[in-house]
Amino acid sequence: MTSLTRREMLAVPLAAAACGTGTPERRPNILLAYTDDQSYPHASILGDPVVRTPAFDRVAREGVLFNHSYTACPSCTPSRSALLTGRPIWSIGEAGVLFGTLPPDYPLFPHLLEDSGYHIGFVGKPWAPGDWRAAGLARHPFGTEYDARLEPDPPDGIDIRDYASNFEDFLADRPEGAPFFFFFGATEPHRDYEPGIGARSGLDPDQVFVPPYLPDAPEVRSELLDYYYEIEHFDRHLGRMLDTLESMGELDNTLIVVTSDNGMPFSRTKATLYDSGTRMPTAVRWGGRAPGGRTIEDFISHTDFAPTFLEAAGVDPVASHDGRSLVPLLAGVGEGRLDPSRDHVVTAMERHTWCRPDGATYPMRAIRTHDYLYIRNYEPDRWPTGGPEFISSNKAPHGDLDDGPFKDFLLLPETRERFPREVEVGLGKRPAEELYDCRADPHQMNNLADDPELEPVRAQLSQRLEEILREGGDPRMDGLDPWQGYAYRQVDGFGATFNSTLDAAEREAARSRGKHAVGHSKSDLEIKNAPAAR
Ligand SMILES: [Ca+2]
Repeated sequence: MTSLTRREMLAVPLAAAACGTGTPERRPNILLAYTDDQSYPHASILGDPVVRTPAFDRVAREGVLFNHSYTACPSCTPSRSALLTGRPIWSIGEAGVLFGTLPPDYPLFPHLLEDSGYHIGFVGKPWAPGDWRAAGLARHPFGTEYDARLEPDPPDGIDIRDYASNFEDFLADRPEGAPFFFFFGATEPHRDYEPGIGARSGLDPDQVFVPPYLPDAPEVRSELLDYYYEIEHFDRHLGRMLDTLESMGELDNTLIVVTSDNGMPFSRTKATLYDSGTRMPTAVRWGGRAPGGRTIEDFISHTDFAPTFLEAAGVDPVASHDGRSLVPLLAGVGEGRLDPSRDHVVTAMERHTWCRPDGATYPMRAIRTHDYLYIRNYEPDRWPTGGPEFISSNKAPHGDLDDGPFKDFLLLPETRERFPREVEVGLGKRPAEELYDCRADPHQMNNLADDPELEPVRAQLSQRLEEILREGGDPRMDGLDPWQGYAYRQVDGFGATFNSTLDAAEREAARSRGKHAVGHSKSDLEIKNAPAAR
């Protein structure tokens, strides 16, 4: 695209893009639809041969597909913290770890929207897991929970809450004339899965693309189908929400963002800084304000959504935001690579589960460009997954790898014999520096950090990453590790035994409980809805 076109694109004012009537513009509604643990490219429009995602595809077709969209951190809670604050995890204290808290120092975009007159609420998994109140925050990060409507008889692993019907209840409560912000936080496709449900639903194991870092075995193919089944469950509810908005005449005045918090729950995926952990399927639809049918290759971070929503709502920008509004990209007509400053993204990870002695972290930072991924592992002597010996808060070794049949399979001695490389890249230690040529090696399997021919690239990316982190005030750049000392604020399940905010008797009592629940199963909800617990 020419520079003139780009200038024009960036210059399109919001109101002019919406209408030319001179009448006051209605503020847009915002629907943020968020899966839990879905990797790129697991949507049909992204080319996956098996999973069927007509609703995601519709949003992408009628809106903008962001092909290089990255979470700030591949772990549920810190990913959501970065989303809410518009800041990277190294700059938000205890919000930067799993089972942390949300210090009230940084404004959360849903609160700013509410303060400006938005009706806000959510269904499903919000900012979690953690204790959002512990540092003094007074309001729930996503507003009022809507959870009264239930699925009649969901399979194991599928959330009991009927997301789309709860969205209708939320809409029914909307004050006359108020715009809304709704967070649809699915608990799918997070584990657990009902074993074999994907194949039973008609998905074909022979068509599955098994990435080279996973063992290509029938057990794994079947479980990938179970993961796809859960993505499809989310997509059906998204489709119902789109239909509801359309029937109300609100679809085109709603800014709809569909994405995920982190990558799939297999090995070398979630809780890593490879694309499998951080690159997110992302589509955005906004009626006439985001001319549709476009694919944008610029890098965007989930820290960009908070300033985007504020700008769309006409709320003053927040000085502490690190992310940048996507409104200029949405409002234009360009495709491909548009803004030269969006030529990279930085991601980070400190502590996921409590899976190393004394709560030791596995600190990583990475910079991704269109050509390369460079990862810095600051403690290469530690096990990335927690290792084979330490029993983690998940009641198992290798705690940063979610429990389930896949993990059981990966840990079998015969799996290591049959798939030595896949097991090693999934569970083994990693060097201090990793460099991948993303064009030749899209699954980031061949570390070229020691390749003499690429030494200038390694040095340049290493320096650029460090400059960004120093400029952003990352304590890690000064050799500091505040993260290891943060409480692991888990009160349910075995992980509570590590929780330094509990006394010894409570910790001992927690020892017998199971691992913490992810979604609301039928039995969880019965407990939750018991009169004493309400
Ligand atoms: Ca997640």
